[in-house]
Amino acid sequence: YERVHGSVSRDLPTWVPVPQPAGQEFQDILYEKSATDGIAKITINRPERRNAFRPLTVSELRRAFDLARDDTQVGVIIFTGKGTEAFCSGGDQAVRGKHGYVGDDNIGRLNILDVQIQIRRLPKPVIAMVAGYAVGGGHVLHMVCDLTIAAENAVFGQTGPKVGSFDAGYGCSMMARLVGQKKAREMWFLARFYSAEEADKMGLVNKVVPLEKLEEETVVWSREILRNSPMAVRLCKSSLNAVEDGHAGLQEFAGNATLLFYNSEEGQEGKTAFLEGRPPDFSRFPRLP
Ligand code: S0N
Repeated sequence: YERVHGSVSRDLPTWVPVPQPAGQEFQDILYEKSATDGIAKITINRPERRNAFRPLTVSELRRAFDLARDDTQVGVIIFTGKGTEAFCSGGDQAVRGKHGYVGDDNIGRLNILDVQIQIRRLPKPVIAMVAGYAVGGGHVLHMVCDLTIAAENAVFGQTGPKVGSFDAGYGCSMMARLVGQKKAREMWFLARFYSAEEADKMGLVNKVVPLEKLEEETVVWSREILRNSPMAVRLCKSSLNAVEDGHAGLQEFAGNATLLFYNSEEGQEGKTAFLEGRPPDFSRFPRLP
């Protein structure tokens, strides 16, 4: 297998912070790239709050995911939380107001929903690297990632019904797809916590490793993806989304078809003919079976 496909290094990357414009430095997150691979790492950096997100955290996450999407050197994004106590403990309850989570502008928001969709539609794999708690809205975040690598100390669960909230979007529907209707109802109705081993058995995670091996394993998975065809991986993600996402999934998949078609001679002929002021000649393109 290795003779044909090669092997991947298990060396930990050197993470290089990506500088942000003056005055726009990230406060609640870290955005780094591997010095040697096409891996970006986005880290919620509020360990004193178990990496709970507030509106500022969420707007910074949105910016970082956009940067990773637009960076043609980046092929895989690792999403994680600072420290070993938590991946993310969900919305910051200290700033929860009457209409969502309140930031400096005093407006209540549920803008984490935008991040969920952003991860879902990002045309590159996003891997959740989970140590400690992934609970509440933090649990939904790991579920919307393409893959989850968990440390043995990881703890998973929804807390909403205990703290007077719920995520009836991806939080419920995606969970039912992952673990089935009965288990999803158990997780939401009882709001219990589950160990990494239990999560593994339920199909909530891809792999569980000792805490000290978490980053190494996640990087190996990232490198294995990176050596594969970016377009094939992109279309597989898009297809897996399309089958579940209705019009939005079709629109995403169709965007990929257009991207490929634009690059074809047939697609170029239409544009070239228009710019040259002549009728397009599509006669040389075969009507394939
Ligand atoms: C994570 C837990 C289990 C960790 O327990 P542990 O290790 O004993 O630590 P603590 O001492 O409890 O915590 C350390 C410090 O961190 C603070 N903290 C922890 N979590 C939060 C949080 N979510 N918000 C604010 N602060 C938090 C603690 O207060 C403590 O601070 P100090 O040291 O000052 O005392 C445990 O901490 C825990 O259970 N946390 C709460 C988990 C939770 O209920 N999260 C919120 C669930 N709801 C959401 O996430 C909302 C999601 C959402 O935005 C949404 C989006 C769309 C649609 C619907 C929703 C929706 O509302 O659900």
